[in-house]
Amino acid sequence: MGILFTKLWRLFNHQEHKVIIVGLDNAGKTTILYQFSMNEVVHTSPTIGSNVEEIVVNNTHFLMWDIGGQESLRSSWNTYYTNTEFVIVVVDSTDRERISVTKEELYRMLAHEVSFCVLGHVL
Ligand SMILES: Nc1nc2c(ncn2[C@@H]2O[C@H](COP(=O)(O)OP(=O)(O)OP(=O)(O)O)[C@@H](O)[C@H]2O)c(=O)[nH]1
Ligand SMILES: [Mg+2]
Repeated sequence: MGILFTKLWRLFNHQEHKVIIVGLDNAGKTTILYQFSMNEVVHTSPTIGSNVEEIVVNNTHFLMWDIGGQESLRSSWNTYYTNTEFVIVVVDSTDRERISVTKEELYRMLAHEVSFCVLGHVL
């Protein structure tokens, strides 16, 4: 058990972890990124490409990539998967009409070996 904890400690203490934040357009990804990094709500505009911020939590460095969610940009999400350890999927739970679209995108992402966290985001 001690060895396991030591390994986990090393893993989380000395490396930078790549995290990507995905979800449909207008889901609130960029808002969440800047809430994490600046601890404040900022005015956003639709993301074309991506935004990236480094966040440090208890000496653990996370490189957070917020990727544009417009339909034309979704096919490029998989180009961000290289070296990604965690995926945060942001869902606007009030956007009922597009829940099925989110589901399809989620299934596409599940084909990749990464850890997932799904955030329901209520506007
Ligand atoms: N009321 C409310 N509005 C929010 C919340 N989170 C985000 N918004 C608004 O929703 C809109 C879209 O937020 P973004 O964070 O830009 O959405 P996004 O997922 O980054 O969108 P794309 O960059 O197009 O993929 C903005 O006008 C935000 O101000 C929330 O918790 N409550
Ligand atoms: Mg955005």
